[in-house]
Amino acid sequence: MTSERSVPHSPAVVLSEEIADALARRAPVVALESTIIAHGLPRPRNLQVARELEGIVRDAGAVPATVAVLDGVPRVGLGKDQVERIAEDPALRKLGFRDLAPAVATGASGATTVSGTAFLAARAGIRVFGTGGLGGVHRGWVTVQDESADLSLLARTWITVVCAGVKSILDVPATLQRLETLGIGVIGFGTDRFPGFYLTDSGEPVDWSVADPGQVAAVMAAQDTLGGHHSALIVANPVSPELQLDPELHDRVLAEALAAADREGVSGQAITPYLLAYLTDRTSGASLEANLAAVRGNVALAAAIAVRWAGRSGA
Ligand code: PSU
Ligand code: MN
Repeated sequence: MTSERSVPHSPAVVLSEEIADALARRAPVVALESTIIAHGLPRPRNLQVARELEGIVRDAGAVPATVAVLDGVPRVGLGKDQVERIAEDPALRKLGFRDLAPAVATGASGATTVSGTAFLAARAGIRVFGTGGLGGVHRGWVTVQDESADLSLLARTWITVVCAGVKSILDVPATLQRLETLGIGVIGFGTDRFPGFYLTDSGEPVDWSVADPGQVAAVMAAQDTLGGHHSALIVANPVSPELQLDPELHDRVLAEALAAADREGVSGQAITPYLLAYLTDRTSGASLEANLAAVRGNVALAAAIAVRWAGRSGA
């Protein structure tokens, strides 16, 4: 029987026994982030969602690896008590990639964002990651240069991220431009429109689209056979039109949320959780349901891709 294990080339990173086993067997594994649980969703629903997402991955035949830093230990794959801690501990920090080393050095605990999670998952050898919406370029970039570290980290990380586009609280066209500049591949899943997180369509096109998980695995294999430096592949998977947030309600409440954040001087790491919570509150939970529908779909698709990836010949 194996037990918890450090990653050989990243000894600070600890794999759960289940993840160490799965990776050794080359079984399909899907990374899940913890910021969405700790800071993106209201309690106590967040714990239910954390468990549900792990269940969706298992039902699709893959192993879920939720990622977080607990007491200075970056963990890939959490036990039941650890998932509870992520959902319940109000003191957890929000950790992007650059926060990992200080957290390790000081013994801090925190939930990992897309950048923190993608880095740790890739170090562990996990190739597929499912989440809600990526961070990106914030509106008002001209005055406050707030661009999520998700983008630059993904530009140099070998991972496939399944998401419902980027959060619609952002400047979506500017974020797409940055993804192009950074050389991060974006493919629409079953669509040639870039999804809008809570909305099926952000109003922007995507250049490439694929129809099934096997085609995503083929694109990943092509990245590998091309070689060169590593960068992520973004699989943009829209929420279905029946489950999206009403676009008119979305636009109205988002305008209010942005004005309120501005009035209250919210900035930096706090802005994303502030806007998401504002939308949940002022849409009476409708934005939360759309957010969850998107995340569920993404995690299920990530699992299907991981299964195809693990099953390809020569893996
Ligand atoms: N998507 C969600 N909810 C979230 C986030 C994304 O559905 O809470 C989080 C992710 O962890 C993402 C982070 O990496 O927001 C971006 O934060 P910032 O803009 O501060 O980089
Ligand atoms: Mn930011």
